[in-house]
Amino acid sequence: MTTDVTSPPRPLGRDAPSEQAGVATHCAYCGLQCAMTLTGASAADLTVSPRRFPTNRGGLCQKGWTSAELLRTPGRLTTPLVRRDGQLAPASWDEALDVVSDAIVRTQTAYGRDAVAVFGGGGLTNEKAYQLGKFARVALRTSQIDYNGRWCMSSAAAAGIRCFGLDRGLPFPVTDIGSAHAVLLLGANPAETMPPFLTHLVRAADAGGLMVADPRLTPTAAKALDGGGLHLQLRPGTDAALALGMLHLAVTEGYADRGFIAERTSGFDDVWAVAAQWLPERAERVTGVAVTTMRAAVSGLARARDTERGAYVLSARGTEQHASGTDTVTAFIALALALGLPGNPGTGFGTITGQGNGQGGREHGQKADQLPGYRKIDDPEARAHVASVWGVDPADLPGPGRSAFELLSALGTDGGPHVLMVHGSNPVVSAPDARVVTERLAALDLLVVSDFVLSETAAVADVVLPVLQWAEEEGTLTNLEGRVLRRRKALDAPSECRSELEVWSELARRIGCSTDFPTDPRVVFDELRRASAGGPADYSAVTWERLDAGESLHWPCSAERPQGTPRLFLDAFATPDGLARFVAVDHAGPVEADDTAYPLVATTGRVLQHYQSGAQTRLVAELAAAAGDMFVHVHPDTAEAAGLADGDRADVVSRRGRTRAVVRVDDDMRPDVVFLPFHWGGDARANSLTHAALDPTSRMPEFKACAVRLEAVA
Ligand SMILES: Nc1nc2c(c(=O)[nH]1)N[C@H]1C(S)=C(S)[C@@H](COP(=O)(O)OP(=O)(O)OC[C@H]3O[C@@H](n4cnc5c(=O)[nH]c(N)nc54)[C@H](O)[C@@H]3O)O[C@H]1N2
Ligand SMILES: Nc1nc2c(c(=O)[nH]1)N[C@H]1C(S)=C(S)[C@@H](COP(=O)(O)OP(=O)(O)OC[C@H]3O[C@@H](n4cnc5c(=O)[nH]c(N)nc54)[C@H](O)[C@@H]3O)O[C@H]1N2
Ligand code: SF4
Ligand SMILES: [Mo]
Repeated sequence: MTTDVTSPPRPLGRDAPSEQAGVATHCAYCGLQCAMTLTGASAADLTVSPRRFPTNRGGLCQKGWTSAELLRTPGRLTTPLVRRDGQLAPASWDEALDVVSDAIVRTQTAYGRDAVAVFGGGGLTNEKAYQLGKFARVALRTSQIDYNGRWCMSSAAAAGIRCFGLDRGLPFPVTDIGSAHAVLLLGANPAETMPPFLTHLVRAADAGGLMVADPRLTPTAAKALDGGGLHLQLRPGTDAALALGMLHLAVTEGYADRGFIAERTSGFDDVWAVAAQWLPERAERVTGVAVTTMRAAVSGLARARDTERGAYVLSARGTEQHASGTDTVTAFIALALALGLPGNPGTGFGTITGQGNGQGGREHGQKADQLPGYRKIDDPEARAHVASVWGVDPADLPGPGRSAFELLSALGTDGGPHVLMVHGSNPVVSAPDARVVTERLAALDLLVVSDFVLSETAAVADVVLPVLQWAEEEGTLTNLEGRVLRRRKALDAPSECRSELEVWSELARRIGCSTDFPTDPRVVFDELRRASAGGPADYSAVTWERLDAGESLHWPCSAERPQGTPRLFLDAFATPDGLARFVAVDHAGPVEADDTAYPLVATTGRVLQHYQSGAQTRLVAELAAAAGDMFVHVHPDTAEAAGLADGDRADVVSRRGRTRAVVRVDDDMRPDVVFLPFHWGGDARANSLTHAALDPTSRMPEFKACAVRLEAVA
């Protein structure tokens, strides 16, 4: 048994640990945070069974089913490693932490506080994400902290804040989507990236109302077509043109909700000034999506809205991971607003958060410009509040630092950081223009990686700290719907592994910081509650006791809203005037033009079996076998033109590097596009090709479009 996505709905909403023997927890991987029960006393005999929960309705994907393999992989790090004579060699914790603390003190004395940097991850629990931000600002007193969520949710977040005044990926429970008859998915492939999510799309698919905008005919798009829905097979990076063309049609064909626009939004006229120029024929020329298809998509959404059958627009990384990602999401929000979808029951706009704690991880201070509770680090009131919780002088808190790629590309330069601590990311594989990032990592005086497996980034570190994973520790995560969940401990870690909370506490002490860094996650969470109180992401009334009793708590959850907020914006948007904002944006398109030397657009993404940089899932034999090797999807004519056939090995070459892959000829590809997954390193690293043109607002790199050619490999 592998993928179970068709379990019938059961009574939902409880997350209490009691109903079965074993430990009730949530999956090790993505933001859907499917519920599971772990049974067994040791890693060797631990088994996974799915558990009833609204997001997964009793289903798990193949990664979830096999997640216990991570706990018993021979690839597990079981002792600290320190580089000596060029080799990573086992060391004691004392030795390893001494190397790190000595380097921190030495480097900050020589170059200043910002010479030590921190890179976090959206897989860290809330407690760790919070504590990492505090460790950076209070112990290291560095401004140089950012995290991999910058490459994930930043454009969606920036657009949400811009238009709604708040960023919670789904401002409604995922189950609301389940009753909708029309769902427009933008650059999202949940059939592979969140298989149990499909249970929430069954009704729309059956009604012929599932619509998927993706350059590829993905399993998700195929599902839409099977039910009589739509596949909008656009050229990569043309989503904003699609949004503006659809907005044009919504208005000219009379689908705009004039009452909603007048009462609940501002700025429509400015947006219309741009959208009026986007005649649908022009949008068709740019995107490759037929006017009839755009018209059918707009009328499908409007019809479902008018008959109260539910209509949602949901975006994911295909639309967002561009140097114009924020504007693109902004344009689709404008479409959704024109149709009157956000802020009403049964309809809405949302973005699908990717990482396990991709939502909570972007709220509590890992971001360069942020303090806990989704506060801004340059806001004097926010600084005063958080400094009082931390027991420090607000003037001692650093200001904003560099964003992820800007941070990594400054490493080892004059004025850039010389020591980097990585917690929960594998940038050697997953960073844009990864060759440059790898060179910068090599230029550091000290690279410290905390992980439980020897990722490609850990392999080039000077110090590797073996930390706890997933089922070995307690904590909370916040899933894609802003619901806070309990992650529970099911077994003891190998004896030499330590919690990151202990690592930060010990390092703070060693570098002479007088602030206490608690190591009990429950104590850390209580502090997080206080630090978040009054901020946009307010967790102050969430307690572990309430979560353990099975209450479902979506933030904001405070004294004013003790039951939490499953649905945001029903009364007002989170802007100062309560109105959602139409923001005028135009189509920009991919930064890198194709030409005769690089005539194809490469886009990148995911396969079902592998998670992210693959550091974890490549160690799970069943997943590695099922996923096969690095491949490139190519249209048959395009393959032929390059002298390639199905199964051949090819080099995909961009202006920055090359990636070796097996050719998979696919009739359903656009001839001008190739697709590569990014789950492998070395020669098979997709990010040797990508480039780091950054979105001006979110600082998101352009993972989803670069110019390439194919070369046959002898
Ligand atoms: N199996 C698996 N599941 C995962 C993950 C994983 O690594 N593996 N990671 C998790 C995380 S962190 C994330 S962020 C989510 C990501 O979840 P998704 O966003 O669903 O995943 P991607 O494959 O990155 O991109 C989705 C689709 O965008 C399409 N696309 C590419 N370029 C464009 C474009 O220019 N426009 C449009 N409209 N579409 C385009 C791709 O063809 C792809 O099918 O998945 C989560 N779940
Ligand atoms: N070309 C291309 N590149 C992409 C993307 C794309 O679509 N295309 N997507 C981007 C996106 S959306 C994302 S989210 C990133 C993700 O890419 P990465 O940031 O590399 O994420 P992971 O592979 O999940 O890396 C997590 C590492 O942290 C470890 N880890 C997991 N949990 C913990 C923990 O609690 N503590 C510590 N210390 N370590 C832990 C894992 O073992 C693994 O080695 O990739 C981005 N890169
Ligand atoms: S969909 Fe995500 S949370 Fe659910 S089992 Fe798969 S990886 Fe885990
Ligand atoms: Mo992500």
